[in-house]
Amino acid sequence: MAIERTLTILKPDCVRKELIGEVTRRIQDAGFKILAMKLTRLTKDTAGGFYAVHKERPFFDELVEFMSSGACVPMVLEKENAITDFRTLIGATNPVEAEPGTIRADFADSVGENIIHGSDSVENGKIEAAYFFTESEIVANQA
Ligand code: 3AN
Repeated sequence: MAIERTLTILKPDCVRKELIGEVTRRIQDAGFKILAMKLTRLTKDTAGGFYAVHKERPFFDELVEFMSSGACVPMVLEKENAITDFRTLIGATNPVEAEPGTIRADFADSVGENIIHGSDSVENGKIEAAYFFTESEIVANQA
């Protein structure tokens, strides 16, 4: 299996619930290496740009409102098979459908406020990482 990178965002509900440490612990315990991270707050414009693929969906305005409602913590993560393994770790988009023990099953309130984002492909992971971080902010070769 190939080493891959994924972009995650600890969403505003994760930050508000003071779960940054808990969720980051789970990410590291699952073997993901943090190559970049920061605390930031999205504007409606930057949140809308990030979720541009969902522009026509009925929940788009709600999603932009929520993602710009407080601080969030984007991170670039690296691991073998990172895309699939990360989505397994976080669980299904709707927390009521998420496997027990996943991050969303344990901490998320609803499909709209679901604690955490994970890229759905290597290609999108690259685009999403570039949305938050410059090349020099992504620290590879940490050994
Ligand atoms: P995922 O984040 O699991 O890849 P996507 O890409 O289908 O899920 O959806 C992106 C985000 O849009 C989700 N994380 C969630 O916050 C929001 N979302 C998806 N479906 C709904 C919905 N039916 N109602 C409200 N928000 C939704």
